[in-house]
Amino acid sequence: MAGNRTFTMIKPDAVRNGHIGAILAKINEGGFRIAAMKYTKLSAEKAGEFYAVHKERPFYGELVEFMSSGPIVAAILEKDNAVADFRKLIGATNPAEAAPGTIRALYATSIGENAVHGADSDENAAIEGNFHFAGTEMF
Ligand code: FUP
Repeated sequence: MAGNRTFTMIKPDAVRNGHIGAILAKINEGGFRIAAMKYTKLSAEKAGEFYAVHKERPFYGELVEFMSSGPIVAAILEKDNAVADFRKLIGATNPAEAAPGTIRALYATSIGENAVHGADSDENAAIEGNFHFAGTEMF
């Protein structure tokens, strides 16, 4: 039976640092099925749209610049309790506070360049998945 879905991005820092394979291995080991995946790059406009919820925050400009600075891997992941379990797998936003063994503890460099994104609710997972993928690209 299909589980819940979450949405993730392997961010430009992790791609630049050669961590795509290691992060995908952690995702596999975590028991997630890949329902959709693409290697792509966000324009500044698209990154701004994706993070529009943070528009008023002081780090918004840097966040948009960083997220459009290089290619990313976008994916929809499936598993029971996907959103919460994936956030546990990636660890806290700030890698200095991320639990040992989590993806951010292992591969993030700073709070701004923190290796991966994980949706924070079922509703946002669906919105973010639909932002990146057409229905014909989800399996
Ligand atoms: P998370 O849900 O863990 O990705 O964290 P947030 O939604 O709070 O933040 C989204 C992104 O904004 C983070 F991944 C990185 C960036 N950010 C900063 O650059 N500085 C901050 O103080 C907080 C977030």
